Amino acid sequence: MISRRSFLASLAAGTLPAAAAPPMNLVLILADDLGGMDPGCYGSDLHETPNLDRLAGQGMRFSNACAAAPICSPTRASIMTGKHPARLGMTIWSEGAISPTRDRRLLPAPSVPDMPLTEVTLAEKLRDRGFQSASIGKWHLGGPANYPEAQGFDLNIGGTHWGAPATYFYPYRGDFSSTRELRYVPGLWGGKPGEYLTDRLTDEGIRFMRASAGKPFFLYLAHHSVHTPIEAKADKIEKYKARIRPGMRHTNPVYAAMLESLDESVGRVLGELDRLQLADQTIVVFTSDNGGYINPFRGVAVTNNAPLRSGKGSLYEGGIRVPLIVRWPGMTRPGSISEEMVTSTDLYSTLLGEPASTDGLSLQPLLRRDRQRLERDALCFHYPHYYPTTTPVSAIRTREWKLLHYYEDGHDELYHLAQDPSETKDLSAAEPGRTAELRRRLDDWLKETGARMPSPNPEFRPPAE
Ligand SMILES: [Ca+2]
Repeated sequence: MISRRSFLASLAAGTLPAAAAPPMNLVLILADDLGGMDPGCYGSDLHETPNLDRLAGQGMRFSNACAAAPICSPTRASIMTGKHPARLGMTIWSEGAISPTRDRRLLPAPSVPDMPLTEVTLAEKLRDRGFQSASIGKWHLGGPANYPEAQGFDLNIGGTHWGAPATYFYPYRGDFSSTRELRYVPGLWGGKPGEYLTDRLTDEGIRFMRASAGKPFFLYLAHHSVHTPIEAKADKIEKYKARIRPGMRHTNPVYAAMLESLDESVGRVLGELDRLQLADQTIVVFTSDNGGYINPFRGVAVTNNAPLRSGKGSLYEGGIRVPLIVRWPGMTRPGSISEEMVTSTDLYSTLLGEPASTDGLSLQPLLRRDRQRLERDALCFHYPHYYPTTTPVSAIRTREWKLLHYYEDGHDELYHLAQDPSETKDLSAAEPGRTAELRRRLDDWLKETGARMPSPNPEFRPPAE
């Protein structure tokens, strides 16, 4: 028999005792490459996301959420482990770790391509609590020996070492990008021509929830959308084409249509929770693994993170700021907004009801609105690799300030984020004391996490002038 007092104490701690109430199910919907300014509730002037907007209206929306990394696999690993990618030694996506850049001024830091089996994942922790878990969609955390089945999930549909599908249309196979590598999405047989990947992964997620009803479940619905290839359903593309006007921030009708399908997936999942009468005992989290992709795809810019600077790959805000919405029945107040700086690494302890993980803090005090701030005044980032938007870089970000340290020439940049959210005015020369202090804190953090560093490339020859 559990006393009322200990029941209330456990409620306050966010860990419902099994004897008093069934555990909360967990649905974590992870978008791929969705920018922090892309959804309607984050201010897009083109994209329509009524279901995400509704989810935000029912829970808490974070206006200052950062992915742990500006690219795919490392952020995904941070969600699964509660550890920073720098500590895991996973700082670039799997394929990038296997085939590092060798033609640039620096050799990128070595990076682990597979999330180690020794890590205790979110799914393994929940399995120990009696949850059934499914990973549906993108995995991208290593080769077959490190697939979801080896990391605590009972079911894996579609998860491979690949970071993107060849196509979003059934049968989801073909040559991928310029590498011409044959790719496919396993486990999705029996579809019809015209079937769209986002819809199909949603079907599979709903099937899993129905089969699990009555037992606690964890659905990790990791959509490929809105990663390249930018492909969407024709009727939706036409709708957005007719709406684009000169001067709009978002102007890619195919991307807008992809996002609408992703939003419909969220709506279908929420609708199914209602039908199963599980909405009151299911936590729903929606986020993305990195900032929006601003480079062209088939000659057209994919998205625009304005007013944030740059995009995927970069440690400027456009590369790391992501949407984050949490609906936690009994905890979040409908329509609440948190402006606190939070990161994907925080989800592990938050969802497990633990105060902290190795590198993350529980967001429960924010979700419950007991506090507006976490006991942490800085987040650090480490991307010792190249991308079309960046050269190797690390960064430290406080609520007001941000310092970026670039490794090619060793220069620092300092921005007053509170006054200059677009990172336009480098204040490092004007504020040498603050620059040195933040640099020292960043260096201490890099040492403490054992972050691996880029090194000079002896074979590099600068291009002729
Ligand atoms: Ca991504």
